[in-house]
This record gives sequence, C-alpha cells and structure tokens, in this order.
Amino acid sequence: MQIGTTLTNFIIEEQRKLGGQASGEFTGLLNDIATACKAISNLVNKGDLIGILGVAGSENVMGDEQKKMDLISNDIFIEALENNGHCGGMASEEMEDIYELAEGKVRGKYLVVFDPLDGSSNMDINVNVGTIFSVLKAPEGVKNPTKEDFMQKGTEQVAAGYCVYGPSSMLVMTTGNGVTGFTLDQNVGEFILTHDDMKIPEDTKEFAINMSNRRFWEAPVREYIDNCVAGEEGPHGKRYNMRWVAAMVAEVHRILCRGGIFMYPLDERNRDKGGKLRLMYEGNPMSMIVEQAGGAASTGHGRIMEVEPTDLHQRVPVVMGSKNEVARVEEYYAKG
Ligand code: AHM
Ligand code: MG
Repeated sequence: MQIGTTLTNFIIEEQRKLGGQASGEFTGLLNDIATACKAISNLVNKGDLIGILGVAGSENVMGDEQKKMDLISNDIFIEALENNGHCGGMASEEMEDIYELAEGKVRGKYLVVFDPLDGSSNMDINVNVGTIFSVLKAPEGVKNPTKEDFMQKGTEQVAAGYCVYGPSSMLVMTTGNGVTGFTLDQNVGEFILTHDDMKIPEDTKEFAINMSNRRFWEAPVREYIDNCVAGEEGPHGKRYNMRWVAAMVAEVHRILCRGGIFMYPLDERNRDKGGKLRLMYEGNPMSMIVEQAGGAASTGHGRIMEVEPTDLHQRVPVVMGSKNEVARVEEYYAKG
C-alpha cells in the first residue's frame, strides 16, 4: 500500500519550486494549521460519545450563541499555533479581540485569522461543519502585532483554506498558486493529496441561498432568484437545482467539486450589520480559494477581496462560485 503525497510533502515541494531561501516557517505554519484540523476532526467524529454537542451558554462578540465545540475548536487552534514560533498573532470569530501570544513565546511573521468551527449549529444534527483559515503577513519588523496590523484586504492573503468535516475530512487550500485538496487518512494520521488543481466550472445550474429570507432581500436578488426558479421558461433559459447545507464550508466545497453559486446577500434584517458573513473569517479566505479555482467572489458590486477592512468582525454580502453566474448577479445589481 502506498501512502501518497502528504500535505507536508506537498508544501515543501511548492516552496522549493518558488526557489529562494525558504526558512521553513510557512511550511511549519501550514503544518500547525493541519494539526489543529486533525484534532478538531477527531473530536467532531466522536460527537456525543464525549459530550461535546450543544451550547456552551455564552455568546460571541457578534451575539451568536456559542456551541461547546466552537470554544473547544478555538482553544485547539490557539494551542497548535502558539507554541511553534511560526505565528505572530491570531484573530478568531470566537474572540472579541486579537489573541496576543503569551510572554516568552517565539513570534513568527504570520498572522492567522480563523473561524474554528463554521456552521456549528450543524453539529447537533450530525451534518457537515468546517474550519476556515486565512494567513496574512505581519508588517515588516512587527513582533507584537496590534488589531490594526490585521486590517489587510483579502488581496494581501498569502494563503487561505478550509477543512470540511463530512463523511471524510478534507483540507482544501491555496497559497496563491491554484487550489489543492487533501483527504485525511485516519490510519496514517495525515492529509493525503487527492484533489489536484481544483477548478470551478464557469457555468452552473445550481444555487444556494436561504430561501426563507426571500421577503427581506433587495430587489436584484429577488429578481435573480425568481428568474432561476422560473427554469427553462424564464430569462436564464435553464432549469436550476437548489442546495442549502447551512454551513458555508460545505457549500463552497460543493461548488469546488461541481460548480454552483452561493449567496448570503445584504437583506432587511442584516443591513445594519453589513451582511451576515464575516469578511475576515469567511468572506476573504473563501474568496481567495474560489478565485484561485477560476471562480468569482463578489459583494454584488465588486470583489470581496478588495473591501477595505475597518473592523475585525466586519460583515460582508457574499456572492461566490461559478464565474458566469456571479457576473449575472452583478448585472442584476448594476441595473438596480
Ligand atoms: P456561523 O459562523 O455562526 O456558523 O454562521 C455562518 C453560517 C454559514 O456557514 C452559513 O452559510 C450560514 O451561517 C447559515 O445561515 P442560516 O442560519 O441563514 O441558514
Ligand atoms: Mg462560525
């Protein structure tokens, strides 16, 4: 039996191809992230056998009820990233402020931003959840990064990815050179390369949106979705299928595998907050993955990755997936 190419092998090889004097810090950092994902995968698999389902009895800074696994996954990420000298600071959907490394810890040059367990309400019903991560560089010479150092546009990301915990656990990532997928081999304990150069088909007949919010949507979104639902008889001239897993990681993963469009637009309920999903933890990393796979990621009015961040927990409207379908939604917005 062959082991195959491990995530570590793959990253080392990628770094070698780039030439130069790679210090190993970046490889080490991605390895630390993979270790956190393995630990979370292991716990998610055990579910209620170890009593980790249900709520923690607290809320995060955005007022979302925190699940036990949200907090456990957050702690796992911190532990995996704090001790190896690759990471200089962290920010998480589950923490109000940035996480500053403890006194005496070796500070690396990378900043890691993450949603440790996205779609965590799915935990209680044994449906897919995931982890999303984004890697930024600390400004030159900064050893103790502040919140301002994290305020970088998505275009500044040096790597991004997610791990989906489903029938199998898969880590999908980009370092700005295409998108690669790895499947966790539980016996070997490694993520093994299974999906080389993932590409999103340019066209699609599948959309994902929470239809129960239809009455709150803006006119362009309502018109676009109504025209999708109209099928062959409608102006798009094709019959669409709909999916909604309620975990962005699972929706984006499906789109990476077979195309589609995923939308969480601005609506009457979330308008004051600027949307539902978070720019730094969800919007930017998923946009980098989607764009690197040949898809598009937009607010409806322009690239998500070009939105200037002003707050760690800032929200953003999201329209991402197959390129031509995202362009179609932007046209609906453009005509108002
Ligand atoms: P979370 O980060 O608190 O888990 O929320 C984000 C999730 C996304 O993964 C998913 O697309 C969306 O919220 C589901 O929203 P809804 O509750 O409208 O179905
Ligand atoms: Mg979340």
